[in-house]
Parts: sequence; C-alpha cells; structure tokens
Amino acid sequence: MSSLKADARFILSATSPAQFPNLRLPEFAFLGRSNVGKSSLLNVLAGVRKLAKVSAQPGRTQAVNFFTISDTFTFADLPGYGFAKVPIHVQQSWKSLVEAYLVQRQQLALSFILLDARRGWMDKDLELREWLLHQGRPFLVVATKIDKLNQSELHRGLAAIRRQNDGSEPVPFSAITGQGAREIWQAIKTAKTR
Ligand SMILES: Nc1nc2c(ncn2[C@@H]2O[C@H](COP(=O)(O)OP(=O)(O)OP(=O)(O)O)[C@@H](O)[C@H]2O)c(=O)[nH]1
Ligand SMILES: [Mg+2]
Repeated sequence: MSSLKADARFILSATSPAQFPNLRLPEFAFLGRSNVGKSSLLNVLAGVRKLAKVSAQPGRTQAVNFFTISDTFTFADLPGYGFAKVPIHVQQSWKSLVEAYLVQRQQLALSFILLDARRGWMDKDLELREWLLHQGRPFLVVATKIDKLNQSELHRGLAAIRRQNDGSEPVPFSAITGQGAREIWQAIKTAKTR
C-alpha cells in the first residue's frame, strides 16, 4: 500500500477562512459527522499515527486542519457536524466555516463524505451531499468502521448507502485493518492528475 510516511506534515489549523493557506496544490477534504472517523482515516492515509488528532470526545475538531503530503497535495480535515451536545452557536460557526471552505476553495480536487457503515446516511449527511451536488463539487462516499460489522451487516449497510447515492458504490474502510486505503489513494491519484 502506498502510504507516504515521511512526507506528511501538519501546516495549520484555521478557525476562519482568512487563515486558509494558499499552497497552490490540489486539495482533498474529509467531511462527515463528528466521531465518524475523519482524523483516523487521514492518519491511515498518511501512514502517521498522530498526524491528525483522533478525538476521544466527539466534536473536538472545531477548525479546518491542513496537511501537506509529499509537497504534492494537501489534506483538509474539516470539523465534524451533528454532535447534539455542541451548543447551537458552535453548530452555526461550523456551518459558516465549512460552507466558506466549500464555496471558496479553488484547489479542492475531491471531497470525501464519511458515513459510519453501521448508521448510513443521516439528515445532515444528506444535506451535505445535496449541497456538494448543488455546488458541482465532486465527492466520494466512504463507509467507515467496517471492522465493527460482520459480513451480512456490512452487505446491508453498503447497500443502504448506495441506494441514497444514485447507485454509486461507497468505499468500505477500516482504520483498524487499513482496508479501503488503497482505493482511497487511487481516487486521490486519479483526481489529482485530472
Ligand atoms: N473500530 C474502529 N474505530 C474507529 C475507526 N475509525 C475511527 N474510530 C474511532 O472512532 C472515534 C472517533 O474517531 P476520529 O477519527 O477522531 O473521528 P472524527 O470524525 O475525526 O471526529 P471529530 O474530529 O470529532 O469530528 C475514535 O475513538 C476512533 O478511535 C475504525 O475504522 N474502526
Ligand atoms: Mg477529527
């Protein structure tokens, strides 16, 4: 598997659009509910255990965290949405930060929508999906934490996700086993050279 261990670097953590870095590299964004496994996926892809902080408490990533990979592209770890215990003003600031990112970010090559394979689409995920479609932003759906499902649960979970994704297949992924990382890398390489 191609992980780029030595060359993954944390750049900065932005809490407002003015702080977004301008590195002129193709960028890949990781989006999804709080606790779905965005930071864990990023760490697996980069081959670095603690590149992106993995939260013990949901809702911890409240900024957009930027990383460069081999100085050829960047990853953006976006704050998770939909955590009920987060106060309303924090949810609103999430929304304006993420919307500003998705509207403005010219170098954004591809977004990943992460869904918990056990839960599938929830309202906020569908809202995000509609929004990306509306903005003409390409995205790929990743079904996370598949190590927690048996074969038949996995089959059912993936089918449910596909049904609400115009029949497109999600990438099954586990940060524990690394399954799916190769497909995600492939999608990144394809989008990067497009
Ligand atoms: N079993 C299993 N646990 C996972 C997997 N991915 C993430 N987790 C766990 O789920 C919890 C949340 O993971 P994070 O990667 O921090 O999730 P996040 O989407 O970045 O969360 P926020 O930053 O709060 O939005 C952590 O306890 C992880 O260890 C996976 O593939 N399998
Ligand atoms: Mg996170």
